[in-house]
Amino acid sequence: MNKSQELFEKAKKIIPGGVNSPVRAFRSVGGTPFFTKKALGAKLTTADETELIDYVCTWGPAIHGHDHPQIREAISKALHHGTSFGTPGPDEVEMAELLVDLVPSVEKVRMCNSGTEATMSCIRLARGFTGRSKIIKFAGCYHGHVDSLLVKAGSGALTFGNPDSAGIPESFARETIVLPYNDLSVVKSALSQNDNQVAAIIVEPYPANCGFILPKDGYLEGLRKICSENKVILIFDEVMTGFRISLGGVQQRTGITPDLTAMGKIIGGGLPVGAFGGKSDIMDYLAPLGPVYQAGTLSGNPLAMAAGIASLKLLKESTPYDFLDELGKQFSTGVKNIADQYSIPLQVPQVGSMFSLFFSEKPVHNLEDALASNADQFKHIFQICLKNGVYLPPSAYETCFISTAHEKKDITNSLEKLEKAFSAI
Ligand code: HOZ
Repeated sequence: MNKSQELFEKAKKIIPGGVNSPVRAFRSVGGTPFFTKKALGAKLTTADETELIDYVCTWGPAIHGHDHPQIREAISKALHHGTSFGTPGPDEVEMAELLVDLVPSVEKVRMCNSGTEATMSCIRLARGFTGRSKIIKFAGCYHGHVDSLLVKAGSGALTFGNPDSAGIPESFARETIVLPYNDLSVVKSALSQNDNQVAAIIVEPYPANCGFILPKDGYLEGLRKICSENKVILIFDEVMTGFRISLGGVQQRTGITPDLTAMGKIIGGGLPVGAFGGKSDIMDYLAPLGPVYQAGTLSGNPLAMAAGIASLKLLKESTPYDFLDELGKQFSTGVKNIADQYSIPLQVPQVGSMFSLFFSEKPVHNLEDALASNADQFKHIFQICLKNGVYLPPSAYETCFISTAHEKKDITNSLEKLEKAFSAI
């Protein structure tokens, strides 16, 4: 038994399933998870001293790679001033200014502690603002483990075949209307069947929790139009895409403006942070100005703000998006060529530093298409890559990430390992 396996055995006795978040358990790819001892740049070092090229990037946040010196320095500086104040602090203002400056639709913003808190608060705010209770979400989109959003959810919920979690009262789930992504006609009919009852439509504008899926031409524009016509709040969950697809997220790339935006991951620079923001008239419905309550002892935590500000400033200064896209293309075209060479059907949707591998003949437009892809082939590729020093996400339904610490030679090296894996399918 190696060290990771020993740790996992111990962990299983005292932590449910041995992990603090289900996707870490490797259930859908088989085997047992490795434990990480340290992470630097584009690489993880396991408890057994194995070095892995990391395409998970802590599920998105590590856009600058692990342990970036400027982020480390910002955290250690902040550490000397105390770890939590429970009062407003100057960094919260700087963070809010940055977010308002960078994200096109955000006029006011509130910090919280995770992406889950951000989406949960957006939903409550939309309900409070509109006085309506139903919401629309899309099958395969994952918005954290919020009760009303854990219905036909992606990510870990999907990986374990439980897109509908136990523990959510029927009455809660009834308030959530689940529709297929990329089809505007079903949205129109759901709204006419539930006239004046829908508070919000929440969407990952580029869904990244059932693999990586892109909207069809006109889809996001259509959602925007439908929401405006029906006085429904449009919520973009940009927890994964924010600051990654572009500095201002999908909304900047597409020019489509939601009413509210949920943020997380990159804005914490590796520490636990979430935020949500949007139009002032909606945001002013929050307590203490308005009737919608939302709070948090650690919200705007000074260490997390310092890390997040450093992370955002680095992006602002270096604008690495062309470089990230180059690496993303190197990977996606490289792996596609390998698949073609072995006549293995593969789709690799990619934008910038986000992409996923669908073992499928046809392009993937929604959850149904994603589930029709060959997850066993992904499992096989995952295992061979891992044995050869390349860490892909441990599920066919998660997204791969690249950081600015990755180099072209890392991608070339990874493609060599992938070629080995494809040759053995
Ligand atoms: N939110 C992450 C992206 N699917 C998964 C991280 C987790 O559930 O631990």
